[in-house]
Amino acid sequence: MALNRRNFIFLLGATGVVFALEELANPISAVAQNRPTSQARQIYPYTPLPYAHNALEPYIDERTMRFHHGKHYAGYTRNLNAAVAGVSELQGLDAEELIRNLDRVPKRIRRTVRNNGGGYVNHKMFWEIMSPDGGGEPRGSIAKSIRRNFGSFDRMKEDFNARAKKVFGSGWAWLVLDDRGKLRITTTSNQDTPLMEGVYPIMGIDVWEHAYYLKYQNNRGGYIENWWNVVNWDEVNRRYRRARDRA
Ligand code: MN3
Repeated sequence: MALNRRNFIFLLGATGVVFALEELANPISAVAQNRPTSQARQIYPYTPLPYAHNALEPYIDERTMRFHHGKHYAGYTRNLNAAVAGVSELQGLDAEELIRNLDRVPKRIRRTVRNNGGGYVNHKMFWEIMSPDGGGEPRGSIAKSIRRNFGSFDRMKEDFNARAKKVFGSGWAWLVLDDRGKLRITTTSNQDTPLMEGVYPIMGIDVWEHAYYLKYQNNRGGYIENWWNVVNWDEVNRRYRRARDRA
């Protein structure tokens, strides 16, 4: 009997293995279909991209977005949900509260929650502060605040880009609002977030290689420069207002 693909899959019988095989054969289609994973319980939901995977072309390519959203973000979401499932002392905390209160997280899952909860909130923000209609000069109250704190948008951008380029290894660069109402530029390693330091991330760029390597290879600077073309200033303004209201 010829062992064609159909027989082979029938013989295997396990959907998990079939998924793995199909993925090997065609990684993009498997990601594109965004199959539900075996998430225990979706306390922290996996949110769809607010635009098409190719909507940020040419600055961020479709293939990167499919892997980044469909694999990396999905992984953080799955691991976070699995870690907190059934941990009663964490019930009712939203993801930001969870990550701001790591001392309340049981020690045995604290590292997992830090990495994957950080990854979860960071990426959720990242998708939202980008848009195919983004770019250009900032508007609204964030524009005024940037001028007040940095002198000009160009000065802020220069600073931000320099810090983002210098992140060693994997991490993020941020524009945050500190507890005295000042805008500052900071960086974090891995999936740590400024929320852990009690300051609010207004906007941030993912400089993990998975965010740019397929298109830009080692040219992180090129990716950072181009990223400004997709910054969603409306959402950045919303986050800025939220941060001010919290203070
Ligand atoms: Mn990422």
